[in-house]
Amino acid sequence: MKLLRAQAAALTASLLLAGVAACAPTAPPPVTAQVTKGIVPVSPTDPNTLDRLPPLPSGHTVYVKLALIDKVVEIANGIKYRAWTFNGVVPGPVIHARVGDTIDVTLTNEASMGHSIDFHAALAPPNVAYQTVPPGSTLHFSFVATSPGAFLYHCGTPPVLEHISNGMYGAIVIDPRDGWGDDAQQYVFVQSEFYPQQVKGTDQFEGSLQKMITGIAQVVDFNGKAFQYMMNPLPIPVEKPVRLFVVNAGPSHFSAFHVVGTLFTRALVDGNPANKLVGVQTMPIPPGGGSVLEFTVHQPGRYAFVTHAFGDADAGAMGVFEAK
Ligand SMILES: [Cu+2]
Repeated sequence: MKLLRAQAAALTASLLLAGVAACAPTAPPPVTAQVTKGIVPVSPTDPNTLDRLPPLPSGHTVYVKLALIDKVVEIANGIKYRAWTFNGVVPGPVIHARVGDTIDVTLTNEASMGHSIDFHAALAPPNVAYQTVPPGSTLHFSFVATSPGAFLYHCGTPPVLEHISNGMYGAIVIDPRDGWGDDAQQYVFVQSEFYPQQVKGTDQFEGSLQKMITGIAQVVDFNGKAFQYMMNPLPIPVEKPVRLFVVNAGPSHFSAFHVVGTLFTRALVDGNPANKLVGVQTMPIPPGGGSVLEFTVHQPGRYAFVTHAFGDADAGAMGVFEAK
């Protein structure tokens, strides 16, 4: 009998240990990176896809191929801006993965200066993964997504203020392993600022580092163009949840994200379901931060969304949801 008890105790202990091992956080695999000479071909990104999550891959690897490209983009009606871009669009393409997925990144530099990519969703040594890629070269690395949320990626090459202000940022959304739990209408918003000055003898603008340092932005926007969702409201359903993935690229202004005429039933700091707030009127999102925001409207109508920092809303960071 004594022996049986001892065996049972040993079995219980080993089961408990196994349980502890199963629950313990596992470290992601180490990140290595390679820089090679030459450009790899990358498909262009459709600028009309910047407010939507792309579909998840069928496997567990998300292949992210980004070209660094100098490109003139329209940051407000009639304002042509010489941007530094990921894939020719500002913000860069939306990246979508699940916790546990491998994000396999190829960054190819077709631009006129060195750039890099810094993923806030990654656990990686910055001097390895976020190193600057010279023009005409390609960087490759991969990382495993460990935390769900709405995260920023951006160029981290100094001066970072200038590289972000010139358009080098985007959103990466990591779904929880089991998804978000419903079939909500979903949108992605990246808030950012521009500090343009006219290029002499042209009708184009470029970034002014002096203005960037002051932090007084002429244009503030969602998804790269001031007031675009005032001109083209986004449809939302009535009596069905809406989920927003909001990332603030800054580089310097905080977002006070608010939807007029409703409350967020659930607001997740950085988009992690463990960081849950309820009944939120306005969500603060710092430069370099993100949030997942959920709400449901009960009547048809037009519901404006803004940063409640109204100097920035009046500079372009406002839009409209059309509920039908
Ligand atoms: Cu850059």
